[in-house]
Amino acid sequence: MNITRRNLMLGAGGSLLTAASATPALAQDHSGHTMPTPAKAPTKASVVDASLRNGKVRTLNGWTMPHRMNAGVKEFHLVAEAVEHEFAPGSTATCWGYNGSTPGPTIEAVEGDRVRIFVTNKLGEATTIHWHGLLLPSGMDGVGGLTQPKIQPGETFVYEFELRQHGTHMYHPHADEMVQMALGMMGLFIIHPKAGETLAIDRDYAFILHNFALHPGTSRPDPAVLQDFDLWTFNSKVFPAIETLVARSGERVRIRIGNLSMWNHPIHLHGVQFEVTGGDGGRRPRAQWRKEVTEIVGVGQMRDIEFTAVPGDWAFHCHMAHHTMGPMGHDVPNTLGVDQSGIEDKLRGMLPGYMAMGKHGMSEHQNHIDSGHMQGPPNTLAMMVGKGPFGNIEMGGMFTVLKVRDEQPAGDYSDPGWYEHPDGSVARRVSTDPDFGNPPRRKA
Ligand SMILES: [Cu+2]
Repeated sequence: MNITRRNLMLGAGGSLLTAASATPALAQDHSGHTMPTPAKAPTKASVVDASLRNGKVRTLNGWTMPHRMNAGVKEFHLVAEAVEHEFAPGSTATCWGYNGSTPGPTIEAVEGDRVRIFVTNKLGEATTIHWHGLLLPSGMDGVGGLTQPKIQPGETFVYEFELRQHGTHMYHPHADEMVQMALGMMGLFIIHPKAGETLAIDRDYAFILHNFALHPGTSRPDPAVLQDFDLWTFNSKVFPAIETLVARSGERVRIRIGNLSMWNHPIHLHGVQFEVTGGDGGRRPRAQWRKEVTEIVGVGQMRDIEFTAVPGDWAFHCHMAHHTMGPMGHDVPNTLGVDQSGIEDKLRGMLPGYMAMGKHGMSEHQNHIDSGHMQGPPNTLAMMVGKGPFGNIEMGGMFTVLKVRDEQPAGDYSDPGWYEHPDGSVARRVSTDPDFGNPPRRKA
């Protein structure tokens, strides 16, 4: 490979990163390739518009990292740093992420590309990046202490390798992982097949499942929690702040799902039998596609699902019921069936504003929150929120809606509003008498 000064100039697509003016030094990589190692990594941060999406893939609530071409190599620059993040209106926290967001920007490239990724550490402790699922030289694998020295605060490292596969993959730190991942450090790494898709995709969505222990009233995720998380997120957002997925009837839709949380998540889509078409090994041969309505995405796994869109408003969520809800005390006593009359007045003497709830279920929580007479701690989301066309949706975590419309223009991701059901196609009330009808019932 011939390296000249001229072909190290910025390619046409290079706009985000500010080029270092220094003459690049030449170095040998592990495979014996001569590669340019800029004496200085691009350092000036460019601020991009928050609405930037810029990829083939639609990262829910996220964005794709612009790259620059440098002598045929795709260059990216990740910055590990603290970010002020909003999980949903009413809940913000100081998280850690990359380039101003959690998750960090999605890296998109094509099978066969050579990529060079600069990583600058603006945290107060050392970090690394592991390219999860990628086939690469051992020294590029990003495991702190094992395959490389850690990237100390203020330092920039460079990773460089060739993409020898396609599929949905991820990146995350492999240094003080328990803390760095618990605070939101992660991102998607999507490699498109060189030969194109065997079946064309009209809409290509992607997100990472995660969890945060943002205890009520606090503003920094607690890294010590292993299971009882407060916020269960798609791309670090909770319902109703998770973007709606939109499609036109008949379009082929893919949803790429990665899991960097501490639980497995049975991801469930209403309205269709989707096909599981890919995993960590990329898109599978068609004979291996299988129809499901729920697919478990295990910790550390990737799954791609595809389907042909049918009109309607379809719930899309994790099937672990607690994961679709917002923050809750996991140690609350069970008040189901408990007659609390008389108790409320007594407790109010000690705890002004105390409200007895839960005898008939938890549904009343949302009414109390919505009517404004029950206030939680500051910076804390309600457990169940969201208004649908027929009432409260009572969700708050890993839940969003797939909206499919006959008239949605191709490439238009704007929310079309609620579905207008054809006449006579909505479940309806036929009686208000609890003793209505004569249904067969089993006797004890
Ligand atoms: Cu779940």
